[in-house]
Amino acid sequence: MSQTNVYFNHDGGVDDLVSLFMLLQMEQVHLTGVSVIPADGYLEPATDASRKIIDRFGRNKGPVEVAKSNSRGKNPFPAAWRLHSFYVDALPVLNESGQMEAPLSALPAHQHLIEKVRGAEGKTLLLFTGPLTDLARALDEAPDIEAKIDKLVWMGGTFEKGNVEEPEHDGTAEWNVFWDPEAAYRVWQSGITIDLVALESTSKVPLTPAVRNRWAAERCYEGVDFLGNCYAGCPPLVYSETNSTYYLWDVLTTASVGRPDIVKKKTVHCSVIADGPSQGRTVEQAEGRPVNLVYDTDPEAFFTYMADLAKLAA
Ligand code: AGV
Ligand code: CA
Repeated sequence: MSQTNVYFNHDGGVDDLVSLFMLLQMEQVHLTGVSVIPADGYLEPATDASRKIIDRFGRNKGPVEVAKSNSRGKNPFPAAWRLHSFYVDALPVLNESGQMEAPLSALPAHQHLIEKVRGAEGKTLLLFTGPLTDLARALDEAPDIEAKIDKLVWMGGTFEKGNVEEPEHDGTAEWNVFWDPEAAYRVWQSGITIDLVALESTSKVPLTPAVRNRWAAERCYEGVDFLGNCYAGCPPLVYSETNSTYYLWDVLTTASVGRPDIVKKKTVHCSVIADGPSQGRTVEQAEGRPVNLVYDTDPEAFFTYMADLAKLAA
């Protein structure tokens, strides 16, 4: 089977780490590298958890290198959310061997990305499930890589209600844009094709008690048990949405790489607001750049695909 080169940059949330686990099970993916930015997680546990997930669940992917980002954002995530990275890193299934074997790169994430894109045979698909800071820096340092990027698949943005509830903000932004609005603005100026997995589609896949029960019922599969354990630390949607309700944002984004048929896309012309009370807002504009907005999904097909992939993990 022919494989697609994929480089993955994530920010250490539960769904970021589960996304890594899912990517490792996709036969058609050649994972050229992973990097971690300390946005919705802390750098050390998110990096260690990534290496342990590669060790434990990525045995048929060959050595995959992990790099740490030295990027810092403008608007920090709430610490309560970031603490999830310690929880995943401490799961016993990831600590059985007491060792970390996946190599840690000496390069900072943005330079690691440059190295892996330049070194790949053919083009690379970039999968980003956190802010775009490392990509913006990579493009500034090495504009030549743009020609070798197949496309960017990004969990970010919304054209409806945002999920940022912070003082001095008007609530129109999605968090991954808000953390570093200037980085998103910079990437919008590039010619890279962007698939935007926005809140329009991710809001269709909340973590619910029914989803949890489904994983619990199949916990005899080690990979499905891993899903249940990862999400055990996250509040589900029961009565109505709150600021801490958990969706499978990044996992849907990652699944759209392996199974493009489970999402719907349309072209939207838009720009990014970089400053002020709406900073981080993605806004439709006739003269804006085109993106492929992933605005819908089939939740049943998505959750089935997710469990099927997890069953492959051993
Ligand atoms: O805005 C969604 C992004 C995704 O990349 N993250 C979480 C996912 O990893 C930020 C976020 C928004 N609301 C959250 C978030 C919440 N209630 N808990 C944790 N992270
Ligand atoms: Ca994330």
